[in-house]
Amino acid sequence: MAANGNQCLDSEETTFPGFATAALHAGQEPEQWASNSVVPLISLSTTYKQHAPGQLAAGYEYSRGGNPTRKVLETCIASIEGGKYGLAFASGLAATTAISQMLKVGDSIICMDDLYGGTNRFFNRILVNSGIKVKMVDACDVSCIEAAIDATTKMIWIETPTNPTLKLVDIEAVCKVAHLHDIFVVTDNTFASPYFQRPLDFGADIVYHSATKYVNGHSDVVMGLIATNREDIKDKLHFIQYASGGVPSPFDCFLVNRGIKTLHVRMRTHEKNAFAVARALEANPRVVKVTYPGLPSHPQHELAKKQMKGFSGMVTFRIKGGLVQAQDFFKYIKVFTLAESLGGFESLAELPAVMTHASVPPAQRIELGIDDTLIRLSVGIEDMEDLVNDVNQALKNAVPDSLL
Ligand code: P1T
Repeated sequence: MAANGNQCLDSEETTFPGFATAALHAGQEPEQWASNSVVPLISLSTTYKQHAPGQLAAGYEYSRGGNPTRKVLETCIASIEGGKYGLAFASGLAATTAISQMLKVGDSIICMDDLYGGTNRFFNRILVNSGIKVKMVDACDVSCIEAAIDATTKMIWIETPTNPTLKLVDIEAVCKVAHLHDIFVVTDNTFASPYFQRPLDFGADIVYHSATKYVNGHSDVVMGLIATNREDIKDKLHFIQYASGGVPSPFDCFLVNRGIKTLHVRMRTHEKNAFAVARALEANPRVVKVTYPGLPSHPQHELAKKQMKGFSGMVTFRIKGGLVQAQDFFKYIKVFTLAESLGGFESLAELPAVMTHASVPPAQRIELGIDDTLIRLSVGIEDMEDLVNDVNQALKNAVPDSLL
């Protein structure tokens, strides 16, 4: 078994070369600070003294347009995603908004039908009001994307693994089709993290993170991060970042940059624990179905092995019974906490149908399989045995023998 608990891949293939070194050092050269500080400084100044009007001393003018602490983080995320350029935004959705501002009236987008509920809400209730058409398709089947493309299509937005049903999208296949039509592809990499998946390597034009999740990893910052290799896209997004203003604070940049230092260590433990919880759930008679990309029972397990270096810490399952049993499960958990969000060091559990995906229209939710029995776990880095015991005891208390 490989060091990260992954039995399916051999150890040389379970990490990107130089990942940890980049996470610790990219963009953090001490010489950039007058004090040679090893830890990046939090630069709070909103403005910078100029040599003469319009003559900038170190490239900085006004902090919305650029800030030294933000620059460190933007350089680091680009490096660990295998990209040339990075950009930071005040939240994941602020980054979604900025990317969408590259489009204009009359354009259309194609997006995965299974998306984080807030992304779905943004596309269908805000973006559409700017005269941009949104088509939602099952992006797991590339032919559905191909069929939806027309002359107005400018952007394809995929999430893989998806939130919450953990479906996978073949990034390389989607990019091949998109690029034939000069369409750019955004891949939401939030669930995998850059440690386990690098969409730019498969041709994605933009890799996107709700950095609120694994990238920061400590559940204390809301932020969005983007990386790209395309200079034209970087230029447009940098202009939007400055002109629209959805930027994060220097303190939040400092915290996320600090969080990245342990990303590789955290992700290995998330994955090890998620494997253990997923296997325990599969063996539990009170569970109807478990979904985890690392399990051979995942319908796209082969694709997971092809494009991911590991399978991350998100697990979903269907509890036997109905809403009552699901609600009771949340009453009995002790180590897992009932809360939205994911990717922090702590284990969280939630009911997507009434929480993170409540804004998805009910008919669409049912079609996607987001019903009252679907429970989402963000498996944290506590002791593995405590997590396994916690889900088992909560299931025993929530689902009576009469339902077995
Ligand atoms: O919350 P924010 O940082 O704005 O990120 C939005 C977002 C984008 N993409 C994915 C895949 C996400 O999961 C999220 C946020 N998701 C939750 C809050 C959640 O509990 O699923």
